[in-house]
Amino acid sequence: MSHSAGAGSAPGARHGLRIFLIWLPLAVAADLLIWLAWYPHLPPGRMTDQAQGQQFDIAVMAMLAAPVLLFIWVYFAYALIVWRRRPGDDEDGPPLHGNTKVQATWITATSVIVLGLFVFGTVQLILPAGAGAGEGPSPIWNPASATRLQVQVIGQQWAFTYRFPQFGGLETTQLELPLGEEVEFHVTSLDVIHSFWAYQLGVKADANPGVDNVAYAKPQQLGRFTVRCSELCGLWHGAMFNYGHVVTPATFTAWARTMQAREARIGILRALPPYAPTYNPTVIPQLGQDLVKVAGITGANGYWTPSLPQSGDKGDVFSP
Ligand SMILES: [Cu+2]
Repeated sequence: MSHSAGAGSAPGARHGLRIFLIWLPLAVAADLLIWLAWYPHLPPGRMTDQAQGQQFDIAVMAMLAAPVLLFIWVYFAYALIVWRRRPGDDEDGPPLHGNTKVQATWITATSVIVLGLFVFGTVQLILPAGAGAGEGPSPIWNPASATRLQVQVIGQQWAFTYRFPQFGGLETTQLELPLGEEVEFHVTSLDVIHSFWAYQLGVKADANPGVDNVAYAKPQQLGRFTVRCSELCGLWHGAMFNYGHVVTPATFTAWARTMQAREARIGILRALPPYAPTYNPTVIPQLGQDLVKVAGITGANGYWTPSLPQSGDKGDVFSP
């Protein structure tokens, strides 16, 4: 600081040192608090590798931002207290002509922070293959692979349905995922643009008609997660949510096999169009015909009807 106005205060270097010494313990304390107390509770939790990665990223950014904010607060407080006008002091402060040391420090520090964040952000996007976001139809970081569990997410006004091509293309309104298995989501839409936001999974991917949008996540905790539409898509957008579960691999396989057998038995699998990366509801010949007679059939046929109570086991098609 070139100005040393005020009651015989310390020379410039001393002010800088004092501000630094006040700031340093505060910054360390804030970062320790963030790392130890806040980080474990930050959204979106640790249900998948992607969610955990996002939680880590948020913690790192908070730990970078807190010292910057604290420096500004400390500087302001210091300036208000030390450099305030004393009673009876009507003198003008000395003119300022810049300060090479302050300017060089400022440019260096901000450059390091910004460029560091650029590198960090790029690495954190590439390593987890898109960090839970949709990578489009041909992801470059982690090419789509038939060996992973394939889950197709179909958005339409106003519900999500899910198809499992490795289980005969079965379609459900509920999303069950196995613990510890890499899941490859294929997100698409039948009408307007939606967005598949599985909050605790750390996955948010646009659901666009005619587009197969690939996203990844590997569940690492059992439990329930919420799925919401995150793209304003019409009147009932706000009601477009449901719940999914991460279950053990054995439970998942049993569930998927049971659903597949049931849908085969009551004719849903036959009635559905063949599994495809995208669907054009206007050219599916069965559209609006026999499909809607099957209770609760949804998604890829192009129409959604609520799961109506029916005789036999039709009514419980979508219960676990
Ligand atoms: Cu929507």
